[in-house]
Amino acid sequence: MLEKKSMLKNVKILVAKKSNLLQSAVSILEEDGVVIIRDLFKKKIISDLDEKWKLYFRKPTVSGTIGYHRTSHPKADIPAFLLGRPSLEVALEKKVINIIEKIMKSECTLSEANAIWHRPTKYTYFPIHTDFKIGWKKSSNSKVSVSEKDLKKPLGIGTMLYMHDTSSGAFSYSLGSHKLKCKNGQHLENYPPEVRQEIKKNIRICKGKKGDLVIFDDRGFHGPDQPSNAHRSVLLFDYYRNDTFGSVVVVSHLVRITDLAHLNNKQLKVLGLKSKELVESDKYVGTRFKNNFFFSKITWFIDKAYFFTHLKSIFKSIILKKIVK
Ligand SMILES: O=C(O)CCC(=O)C(=O)O
Ligand SMILES: [Fe+2]
Repeated sequence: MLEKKSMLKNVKILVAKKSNLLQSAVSILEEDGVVIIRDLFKKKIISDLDEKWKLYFRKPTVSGTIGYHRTSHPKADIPAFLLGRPSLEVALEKKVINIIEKIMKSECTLSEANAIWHRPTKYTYFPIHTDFKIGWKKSSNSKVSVSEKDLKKPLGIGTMLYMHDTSSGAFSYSLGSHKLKCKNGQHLENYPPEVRQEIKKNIRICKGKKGDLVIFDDRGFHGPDQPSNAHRSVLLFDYYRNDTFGSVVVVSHLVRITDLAHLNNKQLKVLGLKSKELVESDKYVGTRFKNNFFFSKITWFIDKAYFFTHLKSIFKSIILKKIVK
């Protein structure tokens, strides 16, 4: 059961230069399921990310242009590492990997990495949930179906980097709810009313500053604070526990080869260098637009976009032939 004392608590914030950061973060994660780390990344990392962000989140990508993927009305994303080296520095920060592996008591693999933009909405489109349940499988490719015993360990840890001061729409977490170990599944409505009430009571909005990193246990109830009145830009990473899943990635990360030069062997391993892929790239959420009503129309136009230039070339060649004759 959830502990009553967590009712009055707030989300804990740790300053990165704290002497015993590793142990403090692990203890808080064990107790609350969530912690915010402040001042972990140099200002330059965040400002470089900002610059790339502006480039990628101006327009949707069309026929190879730089841009985002529209996946729903309120949401757009890109594979995080298209933002270049600073995004890898955030995902593979050694202190973060140490915290994750210490709490997991296992090596981990970065299973998902996305940069996501959320539009404010007056409705909830992503309700709070847990990421796992008994019998959970990411895809038919996964060898592992999560068991009650697997759920006793933190089998998935998420991290979220705030790209700006974030309040309305921020990541939210029900403190201590990871201790329920997803007993009744991923959805709140499947829990008995008194447990449901307790989970709701313990929800805290993780308000944070630009550059803050939220670390959370995927077994606890979490989701974006919605409805919200502010847009939100975040990098979202998920790490899986190797001793539970083996070394697996949801989809293989799209990286720019020149950005890998500074990574050590451990970081390359966490990035999934020798991992198995669970979902085919074409079935991943970022490719969802192919199912949209406008997809075939838009692709038709793109395909014909150079048609008039082509016609001009034909006419030119006919005229040229006539002149030469
Ligand atoms: O966007 C958020 O705040 C939560 C993300 C999340 O829950 C997930 O991707 O599983
Ligand atoms: Fe989630």
